[in-house]
Amino acid sequence: MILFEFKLISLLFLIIASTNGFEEYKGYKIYEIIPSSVTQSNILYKISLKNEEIDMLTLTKLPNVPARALVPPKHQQKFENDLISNGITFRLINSNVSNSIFYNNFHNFFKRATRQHILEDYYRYNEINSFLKDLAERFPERVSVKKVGDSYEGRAINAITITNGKNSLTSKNVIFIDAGIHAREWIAPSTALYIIYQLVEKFDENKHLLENYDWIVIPLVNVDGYEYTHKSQRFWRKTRKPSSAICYGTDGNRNFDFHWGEQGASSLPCQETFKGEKAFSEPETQIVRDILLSLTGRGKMYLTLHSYGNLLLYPWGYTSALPENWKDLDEVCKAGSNAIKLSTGTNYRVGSSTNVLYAAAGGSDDYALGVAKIPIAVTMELPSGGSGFDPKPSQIRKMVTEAWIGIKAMAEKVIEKY
Ligand code: 0X9
Ligand code: ZN
Repeated sequence: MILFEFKLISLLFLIIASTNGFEEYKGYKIYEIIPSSVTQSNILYKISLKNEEIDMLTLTKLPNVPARALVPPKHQQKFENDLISNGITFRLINSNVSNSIFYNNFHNFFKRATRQHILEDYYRYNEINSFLKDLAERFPERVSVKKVGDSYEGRAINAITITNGKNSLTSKNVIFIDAGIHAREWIAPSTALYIIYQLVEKFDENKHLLENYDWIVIPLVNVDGYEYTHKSQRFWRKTRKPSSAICYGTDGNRNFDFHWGEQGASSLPCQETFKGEKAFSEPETQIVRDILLSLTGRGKMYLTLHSYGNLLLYPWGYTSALPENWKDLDEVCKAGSNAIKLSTGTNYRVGSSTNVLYAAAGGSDDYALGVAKIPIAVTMELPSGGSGFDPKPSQIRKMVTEAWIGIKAMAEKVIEKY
């Protein structure tokens, strides 16, 4: 009886712990805004910049593509007035963000008890590490896992190298993939794990991708931020190093040293797009930098996984001008979007990130092309679900498997070209 009570209390404790974090968003609302022209998107962008409490969950320059904003209670009236006075259409898509977070956490907690698979669940940091370790143990000739550094809070950041087990590791070309630079974009690490699964467990189907190429994957870069989104604030984006006396975090994708701090990067430590106190101020971005630089010459493709927006973006992100090799970049991305369209009908738009989204300097993709000279550098914005960053676990399979079809097609194109 005592044992039963103890188990019941432990279960209740676990349930309560699993629903943590929803109070942070009490009274918050998510708006969907539909700018009808590039001018209206620019106005919306300016409204969000003027008010650092407004978190633009997604925003493109393309007219009629819905943007979303997470707005705290104090700022809702003013935000609505600003939109109305500029003639911008909007609707409320979530009027009780804390309730949905509570519900999602609760739901996920019970799901996890019965199902646990990369296609059915979002893995936590420890589970991701166990997944990698298990592969390295089972496939020692083709897989190696290495700690490539520590996060600010001291968590190990791991990279997995996948080969076909033949020839030396340093003579082949490389495809380098990372995910989770932005903490809240949970579908990105899930996609990285599925890529790893395909290359390792489904080796026979994919061995042509490993003939002349090795693949290196960091499935989770911003490990601290990711754990924080699971435990405290679901919409956390940045790293977790204090950035001022009152605010935490730097936007990893504004922290790379290529046109650092130019357009679309904030100097204010409390903003979501804070560029950092200097370029590469974050251990997490230093780790990605070091791998990119080590691959100069051998690295032919760098793919960084983000969400959301169904986009395949290429440099530049700091200017609307296009890189010299933009035709190659465009060709590779179009191979990806065509393959996805053909397999599931899902549309992925292709273009340079400044021209499709907005100028945002200091991104890892620009650094890969501009400094590490990796010719094909792509940001993949995976699809949205729920309020944007929280596709239901039941949606993971479709998003991730179709993403793999696109990634495989892009890799095949790169292998054919280089
Ligand atoms: O703004 C970003 O960092 C990326 N979008 S997200 O919604 N995932 O935050 C896009 C980055 C595109 N690349 C560069 N601007 N360099
Ligand atoms: Zn992102």
